[in-house]
Amino acid sequence: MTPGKFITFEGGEGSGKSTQARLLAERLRGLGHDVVVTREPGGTPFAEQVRQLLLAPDTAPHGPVSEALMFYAARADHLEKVIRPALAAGRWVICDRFSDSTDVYQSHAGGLDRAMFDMLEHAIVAATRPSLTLVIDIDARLGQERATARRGSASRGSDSAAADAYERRDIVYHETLRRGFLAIAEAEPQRCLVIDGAKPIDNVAAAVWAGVSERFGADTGAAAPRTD
Ligand code: T5A
Repeated sequence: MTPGKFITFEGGEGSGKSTQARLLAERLRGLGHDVVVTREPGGTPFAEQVRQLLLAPDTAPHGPVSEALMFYAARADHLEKVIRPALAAGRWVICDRFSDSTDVYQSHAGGLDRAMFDMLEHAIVAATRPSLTLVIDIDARLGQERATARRGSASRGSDSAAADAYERRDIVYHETLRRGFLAIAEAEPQRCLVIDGAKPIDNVAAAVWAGVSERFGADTGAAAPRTD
């Protein structure tokens, strides 16, 4: 057990993970907590380089094993340099996507052999599993509409404003992803909480906070609700 708290956000494209990760961090910081917000693929200089290659629409075709190995190469660096040191220092770590994304994208939807996924997960992630995973669930079409609208209205920082290699796939694929995340949540209810991401941003944030408060109780530092 590490003293820190490890929370991940998962879900399909445009479900609102990044928005909610940022809002949760702001709320925790407002209560005086030391919070690291990070993302996958990414979070370290090397992992961000791997991200560029993985998401570039013109990256040469490659199979699910090659792809999974790249995600885990990035993840190994991220765990070593950011996540484990932060947790050891007692910080809260909020990560926008983590291993469940590999499980869903490369294994469930991508055809990666289950034993290969389990082997990589055991070797690279080992005991550094999230204490809480918030699965932001929305209809696949709504997610794509949001992702498209966001591309049209703003740049994505260092990412290309064009649809990335994953966003360009069709709606059937995105529905498969959605089912994959829901299946993980169903199989691991003690770790995962499904949040309705179709609601307005503030409502989603309230549901996220309710889940975090319930899971971590007094550790959040928020006043306990009155019962009288
Ligand atoms: N991947 C990743 C793998 O295949 N395997 C892996 O192991 C890992 C780690 C990463 C890609 O890599 C794949 C999955 C991905 O395809 P990414 O850009 O990090 O790419 O992930 P995306 O899911 O594509 O990120 P997005 O930014 O598109 O989606 P988010 O973070 O879910 O959504 P967010 O918060 O950016 O919001 C999108 C837009 O919707 C609005 C926001 O303002 C924004 O404009 N919005 C809402 N609008 C209305 N109501 C709400 N409740 C809203 N919430 C947000």
